[in-house]
Amino acid sequence: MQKCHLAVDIGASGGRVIAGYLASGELILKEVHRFENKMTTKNGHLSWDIDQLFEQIKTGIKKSVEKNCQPVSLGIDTWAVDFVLLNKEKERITEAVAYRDHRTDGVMEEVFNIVPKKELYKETGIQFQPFNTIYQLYALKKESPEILKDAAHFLMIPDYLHYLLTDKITNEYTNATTTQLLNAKGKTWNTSFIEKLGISQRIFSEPKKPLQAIGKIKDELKVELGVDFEVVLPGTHDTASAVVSVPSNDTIFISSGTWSLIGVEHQEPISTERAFLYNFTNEGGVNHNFRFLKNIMGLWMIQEVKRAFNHQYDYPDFTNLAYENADFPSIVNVNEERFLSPDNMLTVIQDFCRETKQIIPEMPGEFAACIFNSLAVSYNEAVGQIEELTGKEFESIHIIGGGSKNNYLNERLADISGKTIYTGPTEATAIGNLIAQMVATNEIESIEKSKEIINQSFHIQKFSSGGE
Ligand code: LFR
Repeated sequence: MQKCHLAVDIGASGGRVIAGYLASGELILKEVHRFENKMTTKNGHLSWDIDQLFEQIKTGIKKSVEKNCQPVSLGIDTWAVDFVLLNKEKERITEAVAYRDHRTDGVMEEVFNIVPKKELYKETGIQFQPFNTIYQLYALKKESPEILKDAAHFLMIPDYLHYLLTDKITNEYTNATTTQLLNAKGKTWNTSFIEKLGISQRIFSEPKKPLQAIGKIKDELKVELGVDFEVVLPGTHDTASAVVSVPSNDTIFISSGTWSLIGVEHQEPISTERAFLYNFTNEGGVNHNFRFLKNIMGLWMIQEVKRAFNHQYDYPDFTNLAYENADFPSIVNVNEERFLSPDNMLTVIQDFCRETKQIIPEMPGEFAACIFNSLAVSYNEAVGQIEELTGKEFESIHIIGGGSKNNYLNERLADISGKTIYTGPTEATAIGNLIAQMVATNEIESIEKSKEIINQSFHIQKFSSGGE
C-alpha cells in the first residue's frame, strides 16, 4: 500500500479527493474521487448541502484505500467566506448558506453605519464584497437574532468539515481573513468591530495558522472507514492553497476557476488609499505573507451560460465556439454586481449590451466570446492597477487552476497585455493543499523549496503575444 496524503478540495461547482506522494523528488497525484457541488434553496436561502459534502469526503477516504493509497494525513480546502454556527452542545444550528444568496443585499451599507468603511479597510485590508462573512453575520443577526444568541462556535466550511472528522474546533487563519473581521497586521480577531456589530466574541477561537496538525480522525470514523490518520491544516481557503502552487515568486498570478483571483504575493498588507479605491484585498497567506489581489467574476459567467443552455455544450465546446466568434465585439463589465447571482445569466449579459448600445449576443458562441473577451479586458485592467499599487512592472502572468486550460482566454490575455503568459498546474489548489501537509509532516523543507518540486512535476505552458 502506497503511503499518501489526501487533499480534499471543494469548489463551488465540484469537489475532489486527490492523493499525493513524493517519488524521486516528484509530486505524484492520483485522483481518487470526484463529486458535484451545487447550491439549493433551504429555508428560503441558497445553501450548500454540507452533510452531503461530508458523505462525499468519507467516500473519498474509502476509495483511496481501495485504490491502494494509505492516507497518513488529510486536509480540506473550500471556497471562502461561508460558515455555520454550532450551539454549546456542538450541534449545527444554521444551514450552510451560500455567499450568492440574496440575504446580504444592501447589508454592506448598513454595516458601514456601524463600522466606517475606511476604518474597516484600514484594519482588515480586505476588499468589499457584499458576501463577506461580516455582512452575512449581520444579515443573520437581523433575520434570526435568537440563532446568534444560541451560538457557541463559529466555523467556516472547511473548519466544520474538519470538526466532523476530528471533533476539534478550529478557526483556520487564511480562511478567517476573508471574514473581514481579522486585523491584517495582528492576525487576530478585531474584537472592537465584532462588539460594535453586536456579535458575541465567544463564538470565535484564536485563528490557527496552517502547516500544523489539529488532531487524529475520531474513533468512530476510524472504525467506520478502517483508517487512522492526522488531520493537517492546509490553507483552508482554496485560493490560499492554490497560490502555494504558483511556480515562480516574481510574477502576477491568476487563480482561475469559478472566480478569477488576480494578484501578487506580498510580505506586508497594502491598504493605501488607492488600494482601497481599486478594492484590492490582502488575504492571509500560507507562508506568513499576504495575497494582494482582486476578485474578478471569472468562469462563473460561463458556468451559468452553460446552465442556461441546459448543459448542451461543455467547456471545451464553449472555447471552440469562442474561437469561431472571436470578432464578436461586445464587452461587458464583468465585475458588476448584476452578474453575481442573476436568475438568468443570458438576460443580464444582453441587458448590459443593450444599455451600452453594443451588439446583443444571441448564440452560445457569441456569449462565450463576449465573456472571455470581457474577462481578458478586466484582467488587463487589474494588471495595470497591480503594477501601479506595487510600483513594480511584471514580465509575466501565471495562470493556475482549471481555468488555465482555456487557451482562447490565455491567448487573448497574452495579446491584450503584451506579457508572457504561463499556464499550469491545473490542479493548483489540491497541490498547494498537499504541499502544506508535506511541509507540516517534514517531508518538504519549506513552501519556498516546494517551488522546485512543482516545476519538476508539472507541465507549464507558455503563451506570448501574437501567438509566438
Ligand atoms: C474562490 C474563492 C475566492 C473567494 C470566493 C468566495 O473559490 O474562494 O477566493 O473570494 O471563492 O468564497
